[in-house]
Amino acid sequence: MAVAIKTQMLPMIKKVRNIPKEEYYVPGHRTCAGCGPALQYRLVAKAAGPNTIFLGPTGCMYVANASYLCTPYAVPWMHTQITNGGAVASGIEAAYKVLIRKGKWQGEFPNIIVMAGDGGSIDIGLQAMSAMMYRGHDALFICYDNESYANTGIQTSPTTPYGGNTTFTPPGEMIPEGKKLYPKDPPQLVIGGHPAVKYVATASIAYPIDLMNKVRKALNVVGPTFLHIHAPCPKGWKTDQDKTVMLAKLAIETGMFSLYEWEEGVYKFQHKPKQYKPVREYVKLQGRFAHLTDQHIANLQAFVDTKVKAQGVPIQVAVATPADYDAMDVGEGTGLNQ
Ligand SMILES: Cc1ncc(C[n+]2csc(CCOP(=O)(O)OP(=O)(O)O)c2C)c(N)n1
Ligand code: SF4
Ligand SMILES: [Mg+2]
Repeated sequence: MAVAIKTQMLPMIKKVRNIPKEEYYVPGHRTCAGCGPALQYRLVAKAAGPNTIFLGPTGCMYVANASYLCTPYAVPWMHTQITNGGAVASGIEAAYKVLIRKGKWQGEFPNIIVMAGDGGSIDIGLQAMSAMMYRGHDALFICYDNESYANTGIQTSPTTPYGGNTTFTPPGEMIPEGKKLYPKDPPQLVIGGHPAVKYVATASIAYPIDLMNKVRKALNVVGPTFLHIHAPCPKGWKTDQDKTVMLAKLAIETGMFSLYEWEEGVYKFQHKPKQYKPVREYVKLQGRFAHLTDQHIANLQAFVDTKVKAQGVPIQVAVATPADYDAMDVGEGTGLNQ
């Protein structure tokens, strides 16, 4: 028997004064001052409202938020393994459907939101996330992207930009740029391989109304949806804590991050600059890029130029292979310095 599972339609927010005053991500956490992921959590929770269940794969938004008997979540929240946010969301969604079918749950179907880091979504959490998307569960998967495995000491992740200095990609004599690889493209990974997905979008803490409306749009869709939210991390990026929102905006102004929606095959772009600023302006403010030479910055600029010309299209860039590392004599076949 088919189950009618959606009973709510969250309205779009037109102006700042229409933003709900209620908070569902409240004070009492231990994230760093100026933490971008904490700010995006607050905005997502505001947009989603009280009828929400958050699932938190291991990462800063679990570990730094939750200590014994104290969390900032004013709605139901559950920790999941870093690998299995998508699987737990699938199980909760399926359980609600069963309860509704059996007449044991008369309330509204909840917003089920996985709040996963870049590691917990498109790297170590990829399998479960992809399976949730593929099977068509009615849940929203958010990748909050601070561009590293931050919680365990700022290790490189697949979204760390080219040239990023992390604890696993320290610049040195052999590999002066730090990280050699160009990043994975989270929304394109989801769009490209999951026929059940109808809505995918990118968002940024620099544009809170756009972010909250994308959360609401995603939650109004029946079926799996995905948001990629850019969220600077002062600790990992080695930036001043009061520059978080400014940096998020500069990422869009330079083309390092782009805002778009993909709805059943149709792209719409938001806050697309008429003229992009040079990536150097973004890079020079961040300690993680302090070692980059002019050539490295030119490489990054060339990558961004290609990307912004073909937004919404996975791009081809030359990436280093294990053979290249062998040629550099950093250890045969090590695959080091990813
Ligand atoms: C299977 C497994 N491997 C490694 C870890 C250690 N670990 C805990 S949090 C974390 C970092 C997660 O990075 P991300 O998902 O990007 O979230 P962030 O910490 O950046 O917010 C890692 C590697 C773990 N908990 N489980
Ligand atoms: S390390 Fe980064 S993501 Fe983690 S709490 Fe600090 S600022 Fe936030
Ligand atoms: Mg991360």
